[in-house]
Amino acid sequence: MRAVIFDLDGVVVDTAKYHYLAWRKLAAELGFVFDEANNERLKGVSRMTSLEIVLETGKIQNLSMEEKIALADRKNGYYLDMVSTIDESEILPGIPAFLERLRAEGYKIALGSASKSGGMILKKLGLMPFFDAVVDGNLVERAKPDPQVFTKAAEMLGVPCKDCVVIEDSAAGIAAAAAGGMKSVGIGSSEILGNADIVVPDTAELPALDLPK
Ligand code: B16
Ligand code: MG
Repeated sequence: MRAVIFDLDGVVVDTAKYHYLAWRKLAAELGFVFDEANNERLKGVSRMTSLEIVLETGKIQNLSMEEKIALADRKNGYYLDMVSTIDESEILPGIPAFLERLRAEGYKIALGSASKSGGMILKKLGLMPFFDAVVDGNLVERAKPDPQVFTKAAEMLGVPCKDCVVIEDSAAGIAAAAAGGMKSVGIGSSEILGNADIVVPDTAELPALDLPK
């Protein structure tokens, strides 16, 4: 392996909880409860796809595209308010040590996040100097499970896809890595991430992990 591509939300930082709280607030305003069980389906998928899932759970139908865009913008406003004060104290366990190790071992490092706020959050966390390429939701047209976010990162790094390993917390992201011909490490439960080459329960295991070959 010559490159490691990191998902952001749920891998580098727990912004998944802020996405959830923002969707929950929007759902409450629309008159229904968006619960944590359904939240798993939002991980790694784009803002508009997330909205479709949230509206489906609330049985809200027949909205125009204009209305949907307004709702997605409203949720994003809540999310941006919540992450406006985010800092390095919210980086997930083991991530700084893992980044140091990868750098010392000569790996190229990239971000491959579906979030349009991915680059901005990486800056706020002070991690930008570790990353040789940053691909977020502003640079891709097709969302995970399409592999575009990862293949674009590999291209920017100049590393063949087969030599890249993706670190991901979502089923959509693990599927995207496989579709791009890359290896993957799943962070979370093997019931959800069973298609990854390796699954570990949390990021604290990454610094000592043997990466898939
Ligand atoms: P935004 P990741 C994803 O980020 C999140 O997991 C997902 O829940 C969110 O809907 C998506 O980013 C889009 O985010 O609304 O900020 O553009 O896990 O791919 O880093
Ligand atoms: Mg994620």
